[in-house]
Amino acid sequence: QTCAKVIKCRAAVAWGPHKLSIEDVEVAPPKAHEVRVKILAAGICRTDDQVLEGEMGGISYPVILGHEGAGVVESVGEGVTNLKPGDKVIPLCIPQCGTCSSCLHPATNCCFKTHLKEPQNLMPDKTSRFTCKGLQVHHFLWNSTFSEYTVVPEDAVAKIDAAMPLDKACLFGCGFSTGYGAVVNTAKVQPDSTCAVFGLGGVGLSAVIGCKAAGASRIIAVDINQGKFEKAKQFGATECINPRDYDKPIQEVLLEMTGGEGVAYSFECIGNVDVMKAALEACHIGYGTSVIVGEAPAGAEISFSPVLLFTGRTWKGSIFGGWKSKDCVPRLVSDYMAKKFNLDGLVTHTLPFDKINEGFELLQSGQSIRCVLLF
Ligand code: PAD
Ligand code: ZN
Ligand code: ZN
Repeated sequence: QTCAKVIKCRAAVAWGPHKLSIEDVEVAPPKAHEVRVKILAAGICRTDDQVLEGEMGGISYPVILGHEGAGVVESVGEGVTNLKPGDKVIPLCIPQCGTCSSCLHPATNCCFKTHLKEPQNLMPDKTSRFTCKGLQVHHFLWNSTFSEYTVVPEDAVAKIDAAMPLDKACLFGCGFSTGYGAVVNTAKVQPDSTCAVFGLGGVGLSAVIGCKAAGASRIIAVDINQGKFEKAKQFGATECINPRDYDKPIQEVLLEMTGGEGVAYSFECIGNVDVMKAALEACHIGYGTSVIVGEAPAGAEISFSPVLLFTGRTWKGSIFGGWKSKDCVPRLVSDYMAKKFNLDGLVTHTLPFDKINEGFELLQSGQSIRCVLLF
């Protein structure tokens, strides 16, 4: 019985940029309104890589990364009534506290408890549940799924269908929910419309899945790595283009492909400010909507012609697909179980947890869409 005791287990500790190693760590029991989760599967998202590359601000080392995991509840702290040991759960990188002004507003999921408003590098009481070699180790987005055990606040964990396979469930923790939600939730893509998706990683391909589910008639997939095109077509892309095959800007190519009109919806799933601007410029005058999904490097800015918006285009952003996480993730999992969409093809690689560095290399080299680590 591990309940209420410190658990010794393995975790991937990032000691600084480019310094990730598997270590023995101690995981303290959950305090009030916290849950300790045994992680069984974890995907590697570009955001984790951006931290390891030193591109994300506000990170405190050492830290246990990972925010796309799934597992089972090991024990719960005082006051947790809706979860019990053995429940299948997904930690949520965007919490839903249910009481802040964002949570109470129907149109947003930007809960005030997220890293957008306060750092999530420690638990809400400003202490850590992790130690390694006598040192305090930081949390990441209150998730830290690259650990055999992690502790998360109850506002940052969703209970899911007990029949859901965890090696796919983890993708609902970030990549799939983000890309799919940007389309069906943030943009609300209409049937028979023309869409363009920039960047065909786990997030962009999930956006392609969303466009297909929404009934888009044309789904133009854009990537500089044509190795991604076959998957994009499997998920529903009707055309795939590589900006490097043209001697003019990609927005001009898209305008030509649409008879000079532009697309009704575009999605930037890369994190490149130049592409964000191109995605807006590729939109239809008057009603085109462009959604920023990719995370630009800390401090990046964009300059653009206001005429683009003056003439009726809409520019939006979408974090975690706009889903109110605790309410919506269990429903998304049920939709998957009901076969409303299939995301299995997003998992191109699985590796044992201790090969996590190999998993990052697969992402960096553009070989993997999602590499899922199995514990
Ligand atoms: P990924 O690296 O797997 O995919 C990015 C894709 O973009 C790759 O296939 C690249 O080849 C392609 N690419 C790079 N540059 C260009 C270019 N100039 N033109 C066209 N294609 C290009 O990443 P991912 O899918 O895991 O994540 C994508 C972004 O989304 C990344 O910035 C990540 O931080 C962000 C993200 N946002 C949220 C959110 O809540 N908004 C959540 C998760 C990830
Ligand atoms: Zn992510
Ligand atoms: Zn909230």
